[in-house]
Amino acid sequence: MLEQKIKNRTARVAVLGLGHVGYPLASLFAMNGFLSIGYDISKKRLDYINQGKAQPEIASLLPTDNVEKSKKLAQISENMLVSNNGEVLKKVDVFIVAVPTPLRENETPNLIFLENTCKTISKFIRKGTLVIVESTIYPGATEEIVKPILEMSGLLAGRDFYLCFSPERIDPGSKRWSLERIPKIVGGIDSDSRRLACLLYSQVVEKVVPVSSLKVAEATKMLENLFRSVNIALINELSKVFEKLGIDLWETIEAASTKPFAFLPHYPGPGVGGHCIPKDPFYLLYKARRMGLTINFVEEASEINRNMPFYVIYIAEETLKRKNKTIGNSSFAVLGITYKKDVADIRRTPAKTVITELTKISKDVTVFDPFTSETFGAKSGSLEQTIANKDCVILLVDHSYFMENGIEQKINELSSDCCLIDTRNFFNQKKLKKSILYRCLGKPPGC
Ligand code: SAJ
Repeated sequence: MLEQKIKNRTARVAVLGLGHVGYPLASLFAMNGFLSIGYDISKKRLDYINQGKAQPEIASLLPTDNVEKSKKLAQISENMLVSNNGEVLKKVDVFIVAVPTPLRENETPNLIFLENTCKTISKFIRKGTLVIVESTIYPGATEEIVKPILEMSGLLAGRDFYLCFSPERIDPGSKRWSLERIPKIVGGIDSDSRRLACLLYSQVVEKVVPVSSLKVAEATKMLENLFRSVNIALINELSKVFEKLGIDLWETIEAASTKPFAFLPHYPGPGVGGHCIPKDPFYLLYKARRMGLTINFVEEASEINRNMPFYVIYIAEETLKRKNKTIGNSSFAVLGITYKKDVADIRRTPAKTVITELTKISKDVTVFDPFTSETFGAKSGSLEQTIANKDCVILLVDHSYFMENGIEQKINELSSDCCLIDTRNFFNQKKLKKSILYRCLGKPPGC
C-alpha cells in the first residue's frame, strides 16, 4: 500500500527534471531516507551533478557544520541515483514532474517538455502510483494536458492512480528560505490523491497546505508570480517619477516598510530576469484569452519591466552629459550579468539587453561577474581590469562578492573620474570620492 510505503519511507520517489527545482527536491527526499531517483534527459546535466558541481544549488538544504554537512551529503549519495535511463523508472511509487515550462516566441505556453515527460511516465505508471506535477502551468493544465497523456497507459486518474499538482516555490539563491521551510501547497484530482501527496511532503517539509482542487493549486503559483511581476513594475515605474519629483524612492520604501501590515517592499532595478517572473504571468494570460478574457496587468507589468534596461542606458547617457561626454565616445564597465544577486543563472537576465544595446553604441564595453563567464559579446576581465580607465561603471547586480572585494575602495583608487550608475542602491555614496559622479536608480540626480 502506498500510504504505508510513504510512512515507512520505503516508497521509491522519482523526480523528473533535475534543474533548479528538481535537483534540490530529489536531494531533499534522499536526505530524509527515501530512495530518490533523479531522472533527466540531459547527460550534460547528469555529469554536472555526478561531478558534485551542482552542490551550490542545494547549499541551503545542508547544515553549516562540516561534520553534519558531510553526513547529509553521504546520505544523499547513498539514497539518490541520477540517470537518463528509463529503466530506473520501473517500480517507482511516486513520480514528481519538475521540468521547465518555457514560453514560445509568441509568448504562449510551450509544454513540450511536460508532455514528453508525461509520455515517459505513462510507460512506467502502475496501479496505486502517485503522480505530482510541480512545473509551473496554467490553471486547468493538469487535467487538460497531463491526465490524458498519463491515461494513455490504460490506467485512469482517480481510479487506478493518484494525481496532484504542487507548485514549486523555490527561491533561487535564498539562504533563509530553504526548501523544507517553504510551505507546500497541494491540490489533488480527488481527496485520496491529495491526502497521499500531503502525507509524502509532510515527511520532508515543515508545513503542507492542502487546497480544494488542482486548479486552485495551479492558480496559486500564477497569483504569486503575477503579484511579484506587477509590484516590481509598479516600483520600477515609480523610480522614474520619484527621480523627477526629487524624492528618494529607496528611503520611501524603507519608510513604508515600517507599516506593520498591508505593505510588502519591492525594489527598483535594471529589469526582471530569471525563469519565472518574466514568464509565468503569460501562462495565466494565455488561459484567460482562451476564455475571451484579458489581464492588462500582465502585459503592462511586463512592458514596464522590459523597458528598464533602456532606462538604465538613458540614465548613463544623462550622467555622462554632466561630464560633457557622449555615450558613443565613452567606455563602459558593467558589473553583474546574472539575473539577480548571488545566483549563477543568466536566464532572461536584463543584463543581456543592457550590454547588447551598449555594444551597439560604444566600442568599449567590458563586463565582469563572479558567477558566470558569459559576456553577451562584450569584453571581459578581472574586476580591476573591468573598471580601470572607464568613463562609466554600471552596477546591474548587487553580488555580495563586490563588497567582499572592496568595490568602493577599488572605484576610489581609479585614476579616471568616472560616472557610477547604481541600479541597486548598492553603494554608500558617502564612501565614494567626490570626483566620482554617482547616480542611483530611484534617487534624484545628485541625491
Ligand atoms: N527583482 C526586482 N525587484 C524586487 C525583487 C526582484 O527588480 O523587489 C528582480 C530580480 O532582480 C530578478 C527578478 O526580479 O531579476 C526575479 O527575482 P525574484 O527573486 O523575484 O524571483 P526568482 O525568479 O528568483 O524566484 C521567483 C520567486 N517567486 C516569488 O518570489 C513570488 C520564487 O519564490 C519562485 O519559486 C520562483 O520565482 C519560481 O520558480 O517561480
